[in-house]
Amino acid sequence: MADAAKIRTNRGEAKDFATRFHRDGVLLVEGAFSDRDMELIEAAYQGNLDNPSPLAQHLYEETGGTFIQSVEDSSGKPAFQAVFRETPVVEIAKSVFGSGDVWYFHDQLFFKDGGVKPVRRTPWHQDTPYHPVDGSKFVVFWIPMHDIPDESALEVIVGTHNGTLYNGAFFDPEDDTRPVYDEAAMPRLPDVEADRGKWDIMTCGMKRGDVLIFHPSALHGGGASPAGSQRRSLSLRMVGDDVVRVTRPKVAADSPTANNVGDDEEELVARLNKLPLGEPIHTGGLTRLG
Ligand SMILES: O=C(O)CCC(=O)C(=O)O
Repeated sequence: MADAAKIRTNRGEAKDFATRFHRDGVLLVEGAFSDRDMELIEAAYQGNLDNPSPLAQHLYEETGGTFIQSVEDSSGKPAFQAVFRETPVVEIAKSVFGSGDVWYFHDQLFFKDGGVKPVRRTPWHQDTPYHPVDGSKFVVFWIPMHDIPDESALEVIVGTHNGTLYNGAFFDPEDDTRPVYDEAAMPRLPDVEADRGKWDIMTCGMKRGDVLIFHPSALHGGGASPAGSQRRSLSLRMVGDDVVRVTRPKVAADSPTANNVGDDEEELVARLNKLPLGEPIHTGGLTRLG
């Protein structure tokens, strides 16, 4: 396990966020959100969990635990607008980008409920391969609703946002590196779990109010949730002015990721696909947050 001190920070060090983020691809901002901020963020999370997108997925159902993920563009929902207006989410994103404006890409909720059966770990993957977009001012804010022990933490490998862009993960319970695209188009994911010592893995327990910020091209994977435990987290994805339209191969029709987007996100991706290659994606009608 790498030394987490490398990625730990707080809002008092915001002037260094951009340099550190562009170098390491990951930051843990401790105490970023007040109790009131977390009430607003949790209300947004719970609203989406209670009213799931029609295409929300139950992953790995065969293992007996509950693992729900749902991707949406919730920027038009009052609960999310309150988060953007009344919490420092946008201000922190601006510091991380270092310059320019912030636009909303989409959000993704994760709900892991160990109940009587443990929920397996989220396989190592990058988020960028799933969408036709890329650039350096691109963040995921992973916000847990409660304290997270090391064993359930979202782990990120330092510096991988500047390395190889691998194939997407198929989320096949039998093979974590099974690709979603033809391997001739993008290289298969490495089997990180088989050789963890080889990688600069950051494993950080978190407190409610902390935010783990990472570049979506950084390799990341989530710890398992033991029986009897729950893990509730919201990922907010935002972009800056250098995130542009790129191409991606066609997803295999039998891939669960072929339908893992919510209705709103399907519409969003269709809009992005109409942009010329290299065009900043915010011109495709993304919501400007600040
Ligand atoms: O919470 C998890 O286990 C996975 C999170 C993730 O992959 C993401 O936010 O992109």
